Formats: sequence, C-alpha cells, structure tokens
Amino acid sequence: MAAKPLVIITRKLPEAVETRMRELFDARLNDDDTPMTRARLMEAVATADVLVPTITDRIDAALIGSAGPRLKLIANFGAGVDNIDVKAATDKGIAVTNTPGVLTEDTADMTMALILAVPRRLVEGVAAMEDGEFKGWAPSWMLGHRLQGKRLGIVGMGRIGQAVAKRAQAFGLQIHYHNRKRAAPQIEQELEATWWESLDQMLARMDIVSVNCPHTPATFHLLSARRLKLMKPSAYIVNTARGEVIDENCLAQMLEQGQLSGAGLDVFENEPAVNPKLLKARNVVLLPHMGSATVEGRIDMGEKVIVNIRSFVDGHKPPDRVIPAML
Ligand code: 8YV
Repeated sequence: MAAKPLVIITRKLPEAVETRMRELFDARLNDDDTPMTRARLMEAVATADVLVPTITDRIDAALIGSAGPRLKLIANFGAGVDNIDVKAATDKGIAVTNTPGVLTEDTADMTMALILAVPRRLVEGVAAMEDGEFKGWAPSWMLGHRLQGKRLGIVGMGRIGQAVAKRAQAFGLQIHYHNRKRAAPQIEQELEATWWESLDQMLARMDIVSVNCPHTPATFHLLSARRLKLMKPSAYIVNTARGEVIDENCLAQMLEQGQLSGAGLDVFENEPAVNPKLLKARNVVLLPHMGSATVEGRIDMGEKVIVNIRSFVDGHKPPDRVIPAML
C-alpha cells in the first residue's frame, strides 16, 4: 500500500475527524455530503485503497466484485454492517471494520427516551399544547401507563441491550431478554435480568419490547407477523436497531387496528421511506434514525475509523474487524 493510502469517505464527517484524516491519509472527502450514486461508488471502489462508507451506501456483492486491486479495507462509519456484504468482501480479501462501543450509551439513552415517551404519551402531550387543546388540568385527561413494575423484554442483549437494561432497571422495570447466547451469570445478576430461550414465549408476556439486535440474515423480520401477534394488545414496542428486524407493514396495521398499544421507532425498513400508516398513527413516536446522533458520538466514531485504518495500513490487525462468522 502507498505511504499515504487513498481513503475515500462517502459522507461528510465532523470537522476534527476530516482534518485528522487529511493529515494522515490521501483523503477524498465529500464536502457537500450528497450520498454517492452507484456510479460514484463504483468509481470509488475501483480506485481507493480504503473505502469509508456509512449506512446510506449499499456495498453489495456486485459493487465489491467491481473493486480494484488496491481496495483492501472497508472501514464502515457505523456499528451496524448490514449495508455491506461482509462475506463477499472477505472472499475477495477485503477486510471490513466497524465502530462498536462508542455509540452504546447514546443509543441506549434514545431507547430509554422512547420507552418513556410512548407509554407516557409525551409527543401527544406536546401536540396538544401546540394545538391549543390544553384547557386546564383534568383527572382523566392524557392518561398513559406507569413504567414501574412493568416487564421490559429486550431482544438482543449485546452492549446496547445491556446499557438499556441498566437504565430501565433504574426506572423500576423488570428486565427480561432474549439472546441467542445467554449472558454471563454476573451480567444477569447485575441487571436482575431473566433470559428467555424462546422469543415467542417472552413476547407473549412483555409490556414493552425493545429491539436491540443487529440486522443480519438471521434477524430479518425476527419480529414477524406471527410473532407480533403473540404480543399483548396492551404492549408497546420500541426499535432503535434496524427497521428490517420488524415486519413494519404488519406492525403498522396492528397499531392502526389497536392490536398493539404503541410504538417508538427510530429506524425503518425502507429508510428514508416510512410506512404512511405509521405517520398517521397517534400512538407512535417516530424519530429520523438519530439514536447515535450526538456530536461526541460522531467524533468517537470517526476516531475509531481512523484507528482501524491506521492499524490496518501499519500491518496490524484492526481492532474492530468484522468477519462473516460474527454475523
Ligand atoms: C449510524 C447506526 O449513525 O452505527 C449504526 O449502526 O445505526 C447509526 O447510529 C449509522 O449507521 C452510520 O453509518
């Protein structure tokens, strides 16, 4: 690899990160932040040593197939790598890295915000104020549901799931979780968390379900129509992971028909498109994929990308290598 690798960054990153990248690499930045077209991406993979994509770039097998001989690393700016065909990259000898850990707390905060906002009707309350509907306090107006003592079912007990559990514990929620692999006894003890081997059985008993697992072929529509229908009509669902984990169309229909009580969604199946039924529903809080959107988080993510590129270029194992077996 050349002394200064050619690093193509697909989107605008924080100033401090871009400055450092310019110092260290032959960095090609995207100053106006227009998402790259397929043609520009093809050009990028054909020429670069390192590509730094984000969730808005589809790095599929065909694109990887068109990569030039210089491309040796795809250093994703993001924790989730479902935008990248990791197997196709690995097969072609291209390493893939991500940015785990640095967005855990921010995403867990946003998850907790939704867990609070939906049952307590926060956004409906704001709308009532804005619409001039507040005519004075009334004992039976704007009643939501108490969090204390309710059962929270976390789907995916990785870093973010655990950080959500820690927060939820402080709000008096009972922590339940489903994960392919059971958490270590010490973690279960600390979080007072109950493991459910059967997702079906857990879903049927939860008051609030929070999706915190990555999107992989195994988790696509994990919350399928059949599984959503196992949930109690009084239950709420929160998703700050990936829209594809839930059958969004079925969820929207169930919310419309009152078969679920509400939802807090930061991610959608076909972003930036949002199911029109969800946009119309009163019992949902929708956010534009901003779970990890903090100034601090974005800088930390950029620094992680830089560390991954530097260690790779220096011939070391990058700290955040993703391999197909991990997915
Ligand atoms: C990022 C995310 O902003 O990191 C992730 O997996 O979902 C987001 O918080 C986005 O992916 C950047 O690529």
